[in-house]
Amino acid sequence: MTIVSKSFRRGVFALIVTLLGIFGTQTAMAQELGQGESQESIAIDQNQDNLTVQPNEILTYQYLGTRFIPDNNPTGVTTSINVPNRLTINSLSVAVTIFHTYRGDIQIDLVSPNGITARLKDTNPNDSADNVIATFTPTVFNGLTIPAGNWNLIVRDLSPNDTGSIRDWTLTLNATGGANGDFTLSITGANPQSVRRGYNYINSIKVNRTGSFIDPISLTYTVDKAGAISNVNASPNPIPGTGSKSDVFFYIPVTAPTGTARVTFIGTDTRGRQRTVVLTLSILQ
Ligand SMILES: [Ca+2]
Repeated sequence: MTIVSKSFRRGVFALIVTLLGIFGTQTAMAQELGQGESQESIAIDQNQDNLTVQPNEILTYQYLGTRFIPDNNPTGVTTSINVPNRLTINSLSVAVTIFHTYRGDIQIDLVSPNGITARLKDTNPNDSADNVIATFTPTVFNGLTIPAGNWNLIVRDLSPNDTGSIRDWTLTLNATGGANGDFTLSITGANPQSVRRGYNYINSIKVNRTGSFIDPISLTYTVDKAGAISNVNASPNPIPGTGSKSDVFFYIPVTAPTGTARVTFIGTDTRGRQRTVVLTLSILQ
């Protein structure tokens, strides 16, 4: 499956309909809803812009716990925050709370899981004020894809006498997630599924995630036989990063051609990667 441009899809794949998640609680699978049941109540959204990149996520992690900073010691103290996903960083910030009686002694580095270091603060013998309570916004990570793992904050006190401790720090990432995982789609209801004209049906699309993949997945579909299926809705859509499936509702028009029709469901993640699964319908009179 290749990614086609929006205009190409609009012009050629007229049967692609954005699936809207307007049904909240339906869980039955491959179930007949009854003849003539409120097909006009099922909204269809012809907006086909679902394949655009989702907004970036803001992810916040915090280290809590008092750790003494060894005085006049270049090793310093290292505290860690584990980020369980490989992420592409758009920007990040680090807020620190360090209690100290002469903050000019303090040097702070942030080290990413793949060893990239940003110096957040350097020593300053002329800065005799107390404490480092500040937010830093290093730019060295911006645009980089960083593997899952520990982000380390190294705090050093590089002059004698005055001492202090780190109390907490917060790492806030503006990032696009899930780059180290992948996904496939499967049908969890009947497949092939026998259907009759003039009825509403349900099936479900399951997302099978690998690695630490957490992207939301938007669903669309195509069908290989014109007029075979209509009023398609998926709930939820997009499938959120924490979700595993979407219930798909559809109607078989009274004018649908009998015989076999193949409905290809297309899942697209926030980076445009697409995976498909085919539901085969056997349309009866
Ligand atoms: Ca000191």
